[in-house]
Amino acid sequence: MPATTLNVLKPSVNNLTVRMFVRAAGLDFEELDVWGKTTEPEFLAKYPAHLTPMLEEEGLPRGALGESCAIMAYLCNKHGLTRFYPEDPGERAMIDNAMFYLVGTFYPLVTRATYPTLGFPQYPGEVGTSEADDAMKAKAQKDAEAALAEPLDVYRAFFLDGKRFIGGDHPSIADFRFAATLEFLRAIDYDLPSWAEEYMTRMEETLGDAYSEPAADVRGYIEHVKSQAA
Ligand SMILES: N[C@@H](CCC(=O)N[C@@H](CS)C(=O)NCC(=O)O)C(=O)O
Repeated sequence: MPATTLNVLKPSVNNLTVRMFVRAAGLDFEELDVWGKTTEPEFLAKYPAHLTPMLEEEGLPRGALGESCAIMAYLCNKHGLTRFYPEDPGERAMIDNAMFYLVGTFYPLVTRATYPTLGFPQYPGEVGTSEADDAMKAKAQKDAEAALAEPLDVYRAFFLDGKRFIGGDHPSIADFRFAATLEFLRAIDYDLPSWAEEYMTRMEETLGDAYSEPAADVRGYIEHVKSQAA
């Protein structure tokens, strides 16, 4: 039995990030689909944040680890995967910068722009969960979509800076996080700039099945949502 268990929700790009990574890194793992189970006592006892991806491994201080970027960094550190997470402090800091900027700034806009369409729960305190009428909720979603362009372009101008990947010639863990996130923008037919389309194609061509196989779950979910709306 593999030493690593990855608890996942398959339609999620937070999960897709790590699902692609463990495949590309060739790690020994088992995947546990916890759809509908994250708020059950068994899961909460392991990880009260009730979020996925969640990694279980013997030797972890609490036996469980959350947050897609923390999981990838941990696995790189543990297995010496410096090709995905460079050791040089400056180079590593740039990968961290790209990941923290994604989780802290870009992804919250992605959720507001796509979650209403995807039918995913939105966050308390925002327009989407308030008593605002449908027109106001639709405006909030459109505002978030419009606001995506600026942080998206930071990836082109700053993190990629003419390179093939954020990691340089090869994908880094920040590339897994970024490419997976862009997949969700298909749900709203977001008009991705050509550099971003080319980047996603480059990622998929470089990673092959490690990308395409788990991405099929996200893409299938998006197609399903679109077919219901049609
Ligand atoms: N910042 C986290 C986000 C994790 C997250 O939001 N996971 C969602 C799926 S997209 C989840 O597991 N939700 C289940 C729940 O809230 O019970 C990461 O990057 O891993």
